[in-house]
Amino acid sequence: MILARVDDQLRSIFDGARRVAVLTGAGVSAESGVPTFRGGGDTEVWTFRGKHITELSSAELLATDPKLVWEWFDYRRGMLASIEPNAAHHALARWEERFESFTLVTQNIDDLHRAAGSQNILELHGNIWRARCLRCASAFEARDCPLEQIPPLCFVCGGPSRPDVVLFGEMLPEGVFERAEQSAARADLFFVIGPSAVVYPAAGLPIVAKQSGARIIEVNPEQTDISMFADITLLGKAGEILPQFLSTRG
Ligand code: BV8
Ligand code: ZN
Repeated sequence: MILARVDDQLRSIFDGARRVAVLTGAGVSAESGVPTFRGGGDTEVWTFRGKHITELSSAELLATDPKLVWEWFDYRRGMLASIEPNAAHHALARWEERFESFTLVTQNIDDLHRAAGSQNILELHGNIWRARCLRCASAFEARDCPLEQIPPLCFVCGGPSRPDVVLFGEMLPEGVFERAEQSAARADLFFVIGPSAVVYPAAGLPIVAKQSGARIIEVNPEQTDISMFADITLLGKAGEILPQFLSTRG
C-alpha cells in the first residue's frame, strides 16, 4: 500500500508495536543538506574529482592511493562539520524510549543520529569522525577539520591510520551486522528510511525482518527495490513524515 501521509490506521499500528527496528540510509540526512549517493527525491549527489563512490570508497583504492581516499573523506568531513540533524533524526531519537525494544541501524557514517540524541545505534558502515590505526588497529576520534595531516597518526603507536569506515569489498565490523540481523528478526515493526536498498549486506535486513513476520514500513520520496516487500510505502520526505507518527500523541 502506498500512502502520502501517516493516517490513523498506521498510527495505531505504530502505537501497538512493541519491538521496533529502523534501517536508515543517505535519504534520512538529505534534509540536513547532506548529498546522497544515487540521488532520488531531487537530492544533490556527492561528486569528487569525477569518481563514483564505489571507486573512491573502495578497499582497492585504499591499497593503491590512501592519500586520495583520505582527501575524499576530508572533503566530506568539511561538508559535514557545519551540518545539523533534521526533524527525521530528532523524531527517531524521540521514538527510542517509546517501545519495549528499539534498535536504530544506519548505513550512514555522518554521526547525525548520535548528534540528535539517539543512543542505541548500530553503525554498519563506520563513522567519518573516527580513524583506525593500520599498525595496532586502535580506533580513535579524529575531529580536526580539515585534517592537520594526512594520514592522521595513531595516538597509541604513532602509526599511519585509515578512515574507520567500511569500504566496498570490506567486511562489516565484527558483530555489528549480526546484532542488526537479530534486531530485524525480533522486530514486529521494521522501518526502512532512505536507503535505495542496493548496497549489501545492509539491503538484506528488511528481508530478514519480513521473513520473521515483521510489518515493513518504507519512507522514501521514491519507490525502491524494497517497495515490493513493504506493507506500507510512505512516499515523501522523512523529515516531513516521521514527526507525524507522534503528532497526535502530543
Ligand atoms: C561486503 C561507507 C563482503 C563509506 C559504504 C551482493 C550483491 C551485489 C553486490 C554485493 C553483494 N554483496 C556484496 C556486494 C558488494 C558491495 C555492494 O553492495 N555493492 C553495491 C554497489 C551493489 N558490498 C560491499 O562491498 C560490502 N562489503 O559485502 O563484504 C565481501 C567482501 C569482499 C567481496 C564480496 C563481499 C560493504 C558495503 C559498504 C560500503 N560502504 N559506506 C562511505 O560512506 O563512503 S556504503 C555507502 O553507500 C553508504 O554508507 C550507503 O550505505 C550507500 C549509499 O546508499 P544509500 O544510503 O542507500 O543512499 P542512496 O544515495 O543510494 O539512496 C538514497 C535514497 O534516499 C534514495 O532512495 C532516495 O530516494 C532517498 N531519499 C532522498 N531524499 C529523502 C530520501 N528518503 C527519505 N527522505 C528524504 N528526504
Ligand atoms: Zn596504532
